[in-house]
Amino acid sequence: MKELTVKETAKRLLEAGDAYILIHRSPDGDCIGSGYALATALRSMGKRAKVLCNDAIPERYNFMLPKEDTADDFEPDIIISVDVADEKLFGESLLEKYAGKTDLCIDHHISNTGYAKELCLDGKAAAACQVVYEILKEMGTCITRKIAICLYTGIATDTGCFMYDNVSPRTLRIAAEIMEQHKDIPYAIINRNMFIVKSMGRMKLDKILIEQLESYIDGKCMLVCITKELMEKYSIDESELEGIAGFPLQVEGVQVGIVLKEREDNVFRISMRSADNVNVSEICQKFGGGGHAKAAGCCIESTAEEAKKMLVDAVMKGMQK
Ligand SMILES: [Mn+2]
Repeated sequence: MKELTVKETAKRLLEAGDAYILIHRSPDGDCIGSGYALATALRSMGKRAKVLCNDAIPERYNFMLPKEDTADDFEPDIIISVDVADEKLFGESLLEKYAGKTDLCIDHHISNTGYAKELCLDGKAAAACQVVYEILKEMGTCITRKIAICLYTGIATDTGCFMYDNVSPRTLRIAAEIMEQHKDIPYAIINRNMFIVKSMGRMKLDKILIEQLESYIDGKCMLVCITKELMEKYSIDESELEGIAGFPLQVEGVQVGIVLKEREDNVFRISMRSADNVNVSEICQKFGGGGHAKAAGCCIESTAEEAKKMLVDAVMKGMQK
């Protein structure tokens, strides 16, 4: 694996031909934004570019997608991944085809495993979209309205609407540059749709989640476990679960919030969030996962009770550091 600077990455992309752009499973605003911003930029240069994802893009992000997206396959000259810290996060269908084949990865996760041949990593960037913005500027790409919408949304969603401590002066300057260039984008409406508006189903789910909250370590660790049984009982749709990782952390006094989602029988996907000092990336790495210091994830195969115990134990150790 070779690390590239923004400048070198820009050069690499200018020289490359048609591209496949891979984003992570359970796609979020940042990977969708960085993937489509890059694809749109490459297309404007006459290259073919296609964004590939293991899962369908949730409807609420439809406004970011190009109106006519390429459906046709082609032989890519370069395979790029954006916002994907670990190959495992491609999800099964992409992993099957592209494991070990990523030529260039553009990312902002300090935990990036270095699976790509070349890596442009800025661990201080708030979002992959922030890195893509720098690269596009370096390439001399015109930040069109469509690209601006993608980049703004990616940065807004990965920073909790400019609230998390990954926000730097640079993050705000990029957002400001985008806003200056495109005064007609409805930023407040995007923010509202990304952060305030919930479906009625989700509203009802929040009520169920409140009832399911479990408190550990004198209320410093709050956990919610969403089993398949619970999903079926309340007919909860998978799409309603988006963004619930921060839910337990809303409770006063909680330092670490954990959400367990049962994917298959006794297979749990874990999201962990930290309010302040505890490094949840380190904790999740113990279970083969990773992420950021304040937002990380992993997967555990065991019963719910065992998974909870292992996680709470690991959090307790993490708090003593
Ligand atoms: Mn991201």
